[in-house]
Amino acid sequence: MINHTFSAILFGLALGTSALAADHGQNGHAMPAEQAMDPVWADGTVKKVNADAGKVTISHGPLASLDMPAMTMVFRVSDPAMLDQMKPGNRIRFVVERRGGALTVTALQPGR
Ligand SMILES: [Cu+2]
Repeated sequence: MINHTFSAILFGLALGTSALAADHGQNGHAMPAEQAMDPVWADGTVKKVNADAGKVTISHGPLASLDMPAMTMVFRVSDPAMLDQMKPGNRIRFVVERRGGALTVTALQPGR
């Protein structure tokens, strides 16, 4: 029952994320090359925090900017202090950037 509710929420988020991505696509042409990686906020749920490794496992919705479907995966964080704000089960909004080949959470907000 809990899982079913969660799926419904995730589906709703997926629709919202797609709408955001479409907006970014329309505005992207005018942007300089350095800003091609336009920050896009994604929604997710924290699954596991590994403070020693500076990594967090997040169940995230589709990330259009990275051409990635919804999945559970491990991210690095740009600032270890972010990990203090993440607890398993927390809903979060976050920005992901590719840094040195590693997908890295560069901004964090409480989820809705
Ligand atoms: Cu992913």
